[in-house]
Amino acid sequence: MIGRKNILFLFDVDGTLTKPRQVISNDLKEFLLNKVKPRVFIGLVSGSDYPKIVEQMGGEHVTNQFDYVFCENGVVHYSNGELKSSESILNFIGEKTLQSVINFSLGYMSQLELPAKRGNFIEFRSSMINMCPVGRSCSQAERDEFSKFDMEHKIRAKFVEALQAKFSETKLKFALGGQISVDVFPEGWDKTYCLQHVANENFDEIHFFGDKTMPGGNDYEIYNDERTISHKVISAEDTHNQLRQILNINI
Ligand code: M1P
Repeated sequence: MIGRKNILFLFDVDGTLTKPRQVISNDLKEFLLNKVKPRVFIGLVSGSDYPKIVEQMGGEHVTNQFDYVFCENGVVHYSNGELKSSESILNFIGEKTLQSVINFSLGYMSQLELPAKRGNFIEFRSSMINMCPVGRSCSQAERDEFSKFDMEHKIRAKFVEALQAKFSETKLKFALGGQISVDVFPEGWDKTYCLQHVANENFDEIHFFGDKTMPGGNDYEIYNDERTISHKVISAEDTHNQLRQILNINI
């Protein structure tokens, strides 16, 4: 791939390359690999963990297809098909704080009346805890229903406020995840975390594409970071169109 510009394009996944928790379209994937990758370096940065990224991007070869795959905001980091580094939230905050966050959240979520509640309300990942009032084992229809309800009743925003108030003394950050959840992680372990892994590559430009760019959204920090040139998108189709324009590709 000689002749690629010394530029990195970093993509959020949910809402940017795929619909939330859905698989990328063949069209967009082929475009990224056959049209974008020959021109610039490409990477993914998602709040999701490795299994979800693999599922949504069509298989484990994603770590070879993309130059960089930053799972859990880059706290779990793959490049050239290899796992390069990972950190643990448990080591960072310790068992005591971890349990008080989990206990408080279970208590808070137990008081909520929602259109539906299913299972897997708390998912423990290497670098973050994902809190999900409807439960991650909900169906797609229940996910959509919760998302609509949340837009109207601000369930997650209020949950984030309660967590912030309760744990203001800790070094934890609380952010709206994708569509149905809240991500909890140490301060600084937002998506800007991944930028340290490419600092030595001296890219001339790092472009970031994301949809949750508003305050409280999980793209906010990297979108506003001075190291990135940022592009707000509203869907995978929008990302595809913006890429065609930026790279001057007429198909
Ligand atoms: O967009 C990334 C988010 O994807 C999922 O969010 P949700 O299930 O709420 O749509 C989660 O994996 C979340 O942690 C992640 O930030």
